[in-house]
Amino acid sequence: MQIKATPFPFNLEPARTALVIIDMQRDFIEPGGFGETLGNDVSLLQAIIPATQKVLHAWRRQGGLVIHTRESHRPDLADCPPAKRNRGTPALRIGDQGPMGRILIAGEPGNQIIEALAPIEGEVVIDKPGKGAFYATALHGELQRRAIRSLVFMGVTTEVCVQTSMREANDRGYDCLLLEDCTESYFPGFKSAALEMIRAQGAIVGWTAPSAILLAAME
Ligand code: C5J
Repeated sequence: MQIKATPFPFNLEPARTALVIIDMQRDFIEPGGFGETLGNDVSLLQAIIPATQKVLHAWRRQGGLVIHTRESHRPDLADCPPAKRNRGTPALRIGDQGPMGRILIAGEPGNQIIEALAPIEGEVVIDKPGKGAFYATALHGELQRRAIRSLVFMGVTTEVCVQTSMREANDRGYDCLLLEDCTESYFPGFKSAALEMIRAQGAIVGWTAPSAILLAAME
């Protein structure tokens, strides 16, 4: 199927395409997690939940592959370099005890994907120690094993983990489409700049489109 995207139509072959949902975890979306400890207003990110859920449900109905990622570290922090842990002046650092458990640590309540988008059986969950979903993870192998060629992205935050993951995917040969109303940033200006950067120069990183266009094409 052809999706009316920017800067030009995106060819989507459902059997060769995965839906990739980046870091829709409590640590970024709910109060008391990593996002808030950095001084951000997490309610901005909550606004994309309904649109994101609608696409996820439609994708599931069509039997498409769904990948969820979580920014997540080992409890001993062996995969969290000091350069990451010591960056900035957050109220709580990665690994510190917060109201939803240890910040960004695998298995803690705050590290789980929010209830509305919780993974179901058969979906792939990738724990990633970096901003990009391909760095130090099995994601590329999981996609190659299933002959996936294209990725549809949703999730947070647009200019950090989503854009980084799209750039990594693009370099590995995947065509990437980002759903504009299913991604968000704590900084609205950064979101719009990231969308522009991604689709500039003839889709140098990928394409963007509103989710309604994809949903209409899937009907
Ligand atoms: C950040 C992310 N912003 N998931 N992580 O640190 O974008």
